[in-house]
Amino acid sequence: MDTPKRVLVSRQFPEIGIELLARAGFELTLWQKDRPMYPSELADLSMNHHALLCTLSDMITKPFLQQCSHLEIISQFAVGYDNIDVDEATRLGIPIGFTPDIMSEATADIAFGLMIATARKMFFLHKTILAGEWGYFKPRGNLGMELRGKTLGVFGLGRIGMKMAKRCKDAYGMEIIYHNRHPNPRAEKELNAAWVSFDTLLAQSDVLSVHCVLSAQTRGVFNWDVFKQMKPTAIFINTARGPIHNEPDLIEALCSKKIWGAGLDVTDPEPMAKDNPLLSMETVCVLPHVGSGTLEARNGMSRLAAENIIEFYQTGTLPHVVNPMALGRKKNELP
Ligand code: 8YV
Repeated sequence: MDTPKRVLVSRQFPEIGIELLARAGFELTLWQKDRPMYPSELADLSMNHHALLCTLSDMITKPFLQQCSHLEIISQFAVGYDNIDVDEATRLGIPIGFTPDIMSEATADIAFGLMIATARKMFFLHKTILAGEWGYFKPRGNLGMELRGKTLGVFGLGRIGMKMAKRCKDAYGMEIIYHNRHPNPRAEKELNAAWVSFDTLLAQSDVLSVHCVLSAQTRGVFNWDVFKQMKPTAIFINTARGPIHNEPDLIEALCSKKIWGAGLDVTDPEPMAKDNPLLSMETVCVLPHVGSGTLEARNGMSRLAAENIIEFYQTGTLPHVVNPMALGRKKNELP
């Protein structure tokens, strides 16, 4: 690079990506605080940078993009990008990079773990020990359910849904059904998965696991009308995005025993309030959005996010791009 490009790095991402960028000659501004930047801080700092490396907690809205239309690339440290107004970025010619697949194993582990933890009331039982309530052995007390031979329903069978389905099939011989906009031939061949209508998914799933993106079509899909069509013994798992379920409706569905339990890695809002009724239910397990939280996944995400920026400046394209239509479009210069 003749004059080094300036990259604003919005959080303390794993070193590996930062080192790659530094070695490739970029000039980096690293946000050092634990908290995300406020929108005004993000906009002010972005004004004199060519590229932004950011994540879900940074709101890349239409006003932000219009104010920072000089940005040459935005590289997102996440597979999801519902914090970004992609249409506006494309209109302004700003390519968006993302980090797909590298965290699929880690996130499927969390979905699978939450399924077992919920089926056996693990988080609740742990709390009874902390509360000094271990007490006597109760032959009829705290009974969970077994998963062998049950049916897993996947809503959004893509990269992560496939890995969750494979775990369930290998471990418990579970039948796999799924509902997608388009059929997934690989899942049908490798996992004997069957595409079903949404109503059938609700009626037949013993465990229903959500793995779709958050979009206008999926926001609030799992609401009261949907929960009441599920089996009263069903477990609902969401490791995708909190707003895909309606949280008051989920609470109501659990309280009125329309469904049996829920395992959530994502909530709405995040963070969840500590007095949320879900946290004191026996058959609910909640984690603080840690799907990608392994050393391997986060290092991989950091590397991919950095490579998206490096390759963009070297070749004009990105290995993982959300909006290829934005590539090569004329756009505004750094002010
Ligand atoms: C989060 C994720 O970024 O990649 C995604 O879309 O949701 C996760 O990787 C991470 O868990 C921090 O919230």
